[in-house]
Amino acid sequence: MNSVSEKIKVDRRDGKLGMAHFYVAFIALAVGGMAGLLQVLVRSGKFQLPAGIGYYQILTVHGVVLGLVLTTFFIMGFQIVAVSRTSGTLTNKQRLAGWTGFWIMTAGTIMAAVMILLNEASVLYTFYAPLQAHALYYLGLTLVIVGSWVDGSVIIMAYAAWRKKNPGKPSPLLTFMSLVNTLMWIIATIGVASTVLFQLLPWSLGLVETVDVAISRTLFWYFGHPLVYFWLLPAYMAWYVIIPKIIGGKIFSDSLARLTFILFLLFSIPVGFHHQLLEPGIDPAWKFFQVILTFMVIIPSLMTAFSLFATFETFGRSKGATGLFGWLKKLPWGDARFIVPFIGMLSFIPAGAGGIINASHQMNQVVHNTIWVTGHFHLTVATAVVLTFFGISYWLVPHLTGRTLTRAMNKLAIVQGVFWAIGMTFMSGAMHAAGLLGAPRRSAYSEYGGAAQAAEWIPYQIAQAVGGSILFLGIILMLYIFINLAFFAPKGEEEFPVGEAADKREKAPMVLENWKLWLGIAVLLILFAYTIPFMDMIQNAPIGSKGYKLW
Ligand code: HEM
Ligand SMILES: [Cu+2]
Repeated sequence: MNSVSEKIKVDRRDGKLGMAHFYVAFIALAVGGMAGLLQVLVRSGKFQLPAGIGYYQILTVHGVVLGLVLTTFFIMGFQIVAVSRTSGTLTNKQRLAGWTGFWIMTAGTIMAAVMILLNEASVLYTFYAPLQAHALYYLGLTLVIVGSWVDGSVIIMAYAAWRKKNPGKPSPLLTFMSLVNTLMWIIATIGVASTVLFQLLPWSLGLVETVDVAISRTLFWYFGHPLVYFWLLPAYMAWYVIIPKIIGGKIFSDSLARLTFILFLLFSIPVGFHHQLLEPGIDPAWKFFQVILTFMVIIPSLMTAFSLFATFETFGRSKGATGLFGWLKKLPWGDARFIVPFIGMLSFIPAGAGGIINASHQMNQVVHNTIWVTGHFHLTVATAVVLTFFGISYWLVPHLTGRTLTRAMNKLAIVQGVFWAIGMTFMSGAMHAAGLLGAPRRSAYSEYGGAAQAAEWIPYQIAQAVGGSILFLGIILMLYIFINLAFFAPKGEEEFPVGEAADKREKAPMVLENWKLWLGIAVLLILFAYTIPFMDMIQNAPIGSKGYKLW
């Protein structure tokens, strides 16, 4: 890449496809943010939901629209435009596939949303059996998944076309990364699609009486863990490739970035049991094995931290910084495109440490199903990932709409990031603390019959409400900036920053693009981690459970 690349614009037609995804994502943010606010208010004990609205209905809205809809739509839109930017404008066929995928996902989202609003599906975003939702809720979620496969096919097709045109060359880094995330997503979603199609749908339609709960949950978590890496990898794309360009530095190493992504592909999937450590019916030996694989993910995570800070330090020193930390001062602290994702990166430090606690079999018993867990993933997905997505939006939305991020909006965007940091420190901190004292997650306010232990949680629940309200203000700011960048900001050119490797001669080893090899290893690991426990579950299957509607 050279200075010409700075002028490369995403084709308007591809830009429209990307923006369509972003509109849905930001509508989801508005709806989900509102639900989040209501939750913290209810849990403070000072507020009750009006008009007979149930807590679980609100919580289902929040989990589904933020955890599933916002993330999937933003990621699909971002990856498609990133591929268009780095591998060239999509063909008409690819773009048509993109629109088809988008509309299938949107139809599914509307279907699921209507069912939640009608209070026919208050089963939370994990839809754990034996809770039973209306069949249309499951069908809607199926459509979201199928649509995402069609969307993913755009990336696979564009990658294949690029490789064909450029034999023997490593693919552009952002395209490579989008492809890895798409492949991981497709392998992972087979699990959740299987339980929904073959277990939950027939059961909710009354075609079968009972459901095998252990198998359903295992298929869910086969998907549920890679889901969190599907959220995270696009943030890593921005950290590895885009942030270096924004600060005016270089990518520390192109090959290392690719290797990191391959390691995530291998170690993200065969680890679902770390969410089922307290589940009966799974032999502890297999839980132990999957926990070991889980800990393997620490390696690419630390590789990422190393690369990023190497980029920052190298850049600072190239600007004449001296001393151990002098380079910190050289970073562009006034640029929202940098500082907002940077806050996200910082939050990933305590988030990662918390994750290691969650995945440890013994410590998991202390925090399992407490609100500690909620505190954990509001640092990972709701801060590290979401703030990076916001940071991307600040330049990507105007890039796609032919507008610019004004200085006033840049300032507001920084305020937004600061609100998020403060709000989340209170909310997530309180959640972690209350969780350690035993406060359950997924529960409205209760004094538990005046129990002394429950009284200990109340101060934290108040702090949680304060933090959550500040976060809500952050969401309002973000929505205001998004609407400005999409419709009102002055016309102009906003750069789509794509970094280049520090060493121009570096050519990534082609073995990293050998998909037969990597997918082969991924499948072997999955088979190894899951075959025997699955056989155990099927051979020792209980009679199964009828459906429950507890709301
Ligand atoms: C205004 C900002 C937010 C507030 C106040 C908030 C608040 C909350 C609270 C209090 C809970 C737990 C409720 C309970 O277990 O009883 C929760 C759960 C959750 N939140 Fe948030 N949150 C916010 C933003 C986000 C964002 C941006 C995301 C993701 C991108 C997110 C994803 C989730 C998920 C997936 C759950 C789990 C739902 C479940 O247990 O079924 N939240 N949130
Ligand atoms: Cu996990």
